[in-house]
Amino acid sequence: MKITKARVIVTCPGRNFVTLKIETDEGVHGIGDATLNGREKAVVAYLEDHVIPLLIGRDPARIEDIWQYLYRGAYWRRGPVTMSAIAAVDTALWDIKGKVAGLPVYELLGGASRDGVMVYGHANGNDIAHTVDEVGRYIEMGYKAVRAQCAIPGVKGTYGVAKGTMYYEPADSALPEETVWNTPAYLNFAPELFEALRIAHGPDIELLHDVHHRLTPIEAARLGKALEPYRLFWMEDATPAENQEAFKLIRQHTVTPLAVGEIFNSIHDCRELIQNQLIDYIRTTVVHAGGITHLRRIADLAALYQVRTGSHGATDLSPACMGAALNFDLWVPNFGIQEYMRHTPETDAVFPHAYSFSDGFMHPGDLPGIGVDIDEELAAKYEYDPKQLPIARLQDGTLWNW
Ligand code: KDG
Ligand code: MG
Repeated sequence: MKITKARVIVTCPGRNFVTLKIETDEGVHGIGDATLNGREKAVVAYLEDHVIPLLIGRDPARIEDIWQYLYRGAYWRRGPVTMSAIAAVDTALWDIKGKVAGLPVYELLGGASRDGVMVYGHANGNDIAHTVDEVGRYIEMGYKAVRAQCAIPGVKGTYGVAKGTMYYEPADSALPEETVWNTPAYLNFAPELFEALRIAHGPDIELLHDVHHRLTPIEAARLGKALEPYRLFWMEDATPAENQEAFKLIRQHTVTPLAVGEIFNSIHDCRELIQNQLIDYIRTTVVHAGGITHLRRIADLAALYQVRTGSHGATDLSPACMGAALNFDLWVPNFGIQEYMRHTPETDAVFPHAYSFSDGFMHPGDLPGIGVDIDEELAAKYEYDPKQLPIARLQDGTLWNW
């Protein structure tokens, strides 16, 4: 079998998605997500100008060799653009391999390690009472785990608070929206929120929270300690993690479990965090960390240190990523949880998929491959709409981490 053609499809059914479709001389095709929120066109150009010409004529069965060829062969390694492009190729090749074998990808990886994949949803509100209600709504939908984010009184544009209720989308203007960040207000407020959530919803529901890189290590340590009575499933991205050692300080002070890694692209970005047991959950995902092939390497390293997976699954990761991630999650022995932010009905229609949600758990379905396809005719109706993620400034104007 040979790769005869590969194309990048850009569509915007409510938000932008970049998809790579690889076709073969035997009529089998595969797809992979290549979406990098706010920087979509960089990956499109990388794929079209530098990767697709290298794929034509290759045997799609040789996934590992093609991965190594694109990673080592480029000379320039790692980074979100390169690794998202490699991920798209990798995912499409696993999709093809599954279709050729007549098996879902989880069967190729070694078979199911569990019956379903526990997912967490996103509840958010304009104040504590609203957030308490929203978490309740997710519990009613069947979720066993819910991420809770709440507007901080007096702070404009708090991270994670949706403009609508179901489909939170932060990249919503052509130029970055400017938000304000106030660490002291947040540190005082966050424990109050989780106290109210535990009082209202009891001890059993798993609660998660995303700090979204806003704190310094010592502030993160303080927050982790203050949240201990409310037993979070995890505190995510408490401080930026370019300096992996920074997490030592947080770890010394709190037993609140820590999750990091949605912006990481390679095993090297998280090696120290994992080997020094500075985190509990690694959030790297298929699309931004080199595909199933590389994610498996990260998960295997993590398994040695009892670090579990908790892959990123916001709406900017397309259903093609979700399908691949769910196949991965069903297999991976050291699975922790999977983020699941629902896509809009328009997006679901563009990407017909076999995966399903029931009572807090998801299953990838049993279609051969990743179990997701793209309806190209429908995709063509939604033109690319340039959008960027917001930025954050402190109250004195200092640029901060969004
Ligand atoms: O594109 C950025 C989003 O995916 C990110 O802000 C969402 O932090 C996020 C999360 O945990 O889902
Ligand atoms: Mg996050």
